[in-house]
Amino acid sequence: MFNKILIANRGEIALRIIRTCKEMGILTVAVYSTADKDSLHVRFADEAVCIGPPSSTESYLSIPKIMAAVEITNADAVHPGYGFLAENADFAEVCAEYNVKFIGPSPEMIRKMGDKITAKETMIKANVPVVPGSGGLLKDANHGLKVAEEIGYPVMLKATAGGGGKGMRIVWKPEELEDNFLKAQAEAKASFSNDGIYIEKFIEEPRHIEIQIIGDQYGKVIHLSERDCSIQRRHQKLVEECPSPFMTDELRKEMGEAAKRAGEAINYEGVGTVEFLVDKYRKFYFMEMNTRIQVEHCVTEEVIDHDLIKEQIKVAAGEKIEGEDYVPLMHAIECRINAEDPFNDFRPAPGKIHSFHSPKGHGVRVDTHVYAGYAVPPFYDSMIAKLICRARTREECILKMERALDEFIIEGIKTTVPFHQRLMLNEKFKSGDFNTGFINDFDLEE
Ligand code: MV4
Repeated sequence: MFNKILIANRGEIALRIIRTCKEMGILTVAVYSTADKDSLHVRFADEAVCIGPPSSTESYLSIPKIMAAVEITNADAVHPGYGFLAENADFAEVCAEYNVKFIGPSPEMIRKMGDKITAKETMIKANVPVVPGSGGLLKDANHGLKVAEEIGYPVMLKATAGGGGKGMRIVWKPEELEDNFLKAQAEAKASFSNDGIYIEKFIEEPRHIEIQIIGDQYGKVIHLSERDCSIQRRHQKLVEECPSPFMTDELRKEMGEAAKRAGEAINYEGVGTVEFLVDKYRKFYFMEMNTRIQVEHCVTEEVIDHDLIKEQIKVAAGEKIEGEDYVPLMHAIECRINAEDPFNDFRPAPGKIHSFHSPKGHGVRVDTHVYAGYAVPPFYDSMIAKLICRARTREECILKMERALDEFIIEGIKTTVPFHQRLMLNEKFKSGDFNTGFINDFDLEE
């Protein structure tokens, strides 16, 4: 087992990782920018190293700064958390060169899943269903027209270096294809320095359902059931839950097996998530694979009653997976509490928190790095807390969430708490009748 882990991250996830390390008897090193000197991850780690100014590129995204902190503290592993360097293959490679364990998959695997066409080809080989499409880069707009003719409109143009919704365009008819192709290409080039575009059938009103997997260094992969992440706004998830209200035992089995084939095909090591689009007929298609621990991992922890960060560290240290596939025994819902104004287009609302009281009680979990007197810096992601509720049924879980949200007092800044309060009362949400388009039609003032 590792002696000392450096956590190359900030906020709630840095704190979350420190907690597990402490329970495992592993020493921790926090790194922080000057904007985060008062953050709890700095306070609770065994050691803390300042790695630069507020700007992420000069701190949490700086590989040289992180590696310098690794060297002076003599850490033998690095946990990247999510975001920042978590899916940066170059960083994983530098860690290997320094003989420091990157807690995550190999640089090759990160690269394979980072390039969306390569990922899709890998899935086809592993017999995982993918969305019908060109199956490779489009040579030009004419090539796109030909493929679109075959698969039928509407189609979607996507950047191979994209992901998470960046660089995507829907095309409804042939006349619109060339213009959209050129725009997608230009956007992809500007955003990713890679103008590769591919095309696929546009799946209308899909659900976003993902399967959590974990693989060990000996080729064993198990799945830990699904999370429904259909409640999103501009590709930012707002609510996640398990089980999905749309799930059936049969579909879970099929999607779980597909996710395991995906992991096995690449000898996946660590925790990972296979994201699927699920259409109204319950047909599912591979979308992307995330090679990191995700924000919403807590939902799975609550329903299967295991610490995923602990499992992640154990497999990174070379331990074998003991369990088998898990099916949910409870229902869990997570609400992301962001420092944003939901009545003003979710505009970021950083600033000082004057008073803070977090909900408590049976089945209520709050993961947060903030406290009364803490100032939310304007430089990073606006998520300040995750509220996770667990109960025996979805109905009870929603009622518990309503109760917990009512107890949440955050004064001094605007937050997404009022949004979630309204969502928990919404009939469509309560009946489980929603897809990724839900938020577009959701009116807070109603
Ligand atoms: C799609 C799609 C429909 N058809 N692909 C959005 C994020 C990126 N990972 C892929 N995304 C989508 N890809 C095809 N062929 C619809 C989306 C999509 C979406 C997916 C999941 C959750 C929310 C979404 C919101 C808009 C579009």
